[in-house]
Amino acid sequence: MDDPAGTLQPLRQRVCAARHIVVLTGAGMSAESGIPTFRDALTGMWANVDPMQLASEAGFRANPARVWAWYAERRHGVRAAQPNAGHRALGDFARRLPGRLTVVTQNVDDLHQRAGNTDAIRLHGDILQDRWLDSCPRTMRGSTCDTAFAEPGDPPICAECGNRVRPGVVWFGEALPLDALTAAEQAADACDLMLVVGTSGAVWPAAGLAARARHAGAHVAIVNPEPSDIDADAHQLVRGTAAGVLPPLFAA
Ligand code: BV8
Repeated sequence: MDDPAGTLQPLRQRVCAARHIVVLTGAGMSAESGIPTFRDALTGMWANVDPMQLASEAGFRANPARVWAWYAERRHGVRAAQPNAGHRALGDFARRLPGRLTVVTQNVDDLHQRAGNTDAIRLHGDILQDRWLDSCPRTMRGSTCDTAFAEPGDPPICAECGNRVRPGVVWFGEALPLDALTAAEQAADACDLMLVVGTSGAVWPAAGLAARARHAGAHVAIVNPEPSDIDADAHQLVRGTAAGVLPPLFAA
């Protein structure tokens, strides 16, 4: 989408004039990199499985191998994916104008970071990282019990205590990392422009950041080919895709 009708021009002018821009992203940001979203009817990962069974501690404890296999498949897809033109537009902007843009992402892939937004705030963790499911006696004794030393398995386990390795993501029912959530809220309070890109706005507390930014006085625009649960929080709805809309908005 190279905006022949100039419909993006007013928003482009806001991008150029803004002191501090927050871009809040969801799975749609990575869709054009080939990473499936969660809720899209055709491609959504959760179209035919219950996310609570796969993305929750209870689901993992009930069937560790099943959940571990689901994450292994998703990790493979993330490693094979490349940042798309939308990721690159944001990364290039951050390099040109340091400090002007804060990316806050719900995504657990590393495409923003690989595109140059190395300080992107990760609300829901990192699918390429592991951590222990429970605290391991060795860790409590102060010795390092790095998951890298776990015995191979589906999932890997601690040879000494049987503790399982789990993906370093935030599951449903788990608190978001306080430092990430606090940084995201402070960015929403301080920005004068928030773009919400590629999220259905279904998952909280991330979904509340758009209303928070609006309440703090920011202009809020949503970039999404479809309606979302938080459209009412926006001043402006741009019906387009991340890779189609972000390059003309953030071009040099
Ligand atoms: C918590 C990591 C409390 C795992 C994920 C109110 C307040 C607080 C909590 C709640 C609340 N109400 C309910 C809750 C509980 C729950 C929740 O929100 N439930 C929902 C389902 C109702 N929230 C939680 O459990 C959170 N924790 O609140 O803890 C607490 C406090 C203290 C102590 C203990 C506990 C934790 C939520 C995090 C869950 N983890 N991910 C993993 O990935 O495996 S969520 C996961 O789903 C993603 O990270 C993402 O956040 C979400 C999916 O949403 P989207 O990214 O929006 O993706 P989706 O597919 O839905 O939509 C894609 C969009 O893209 C669509 O709109 C589509 O049109 C668009 N699109 C498609 N293509 C493109 C595009 N857009 C642009 N361009 C394109 N090309």
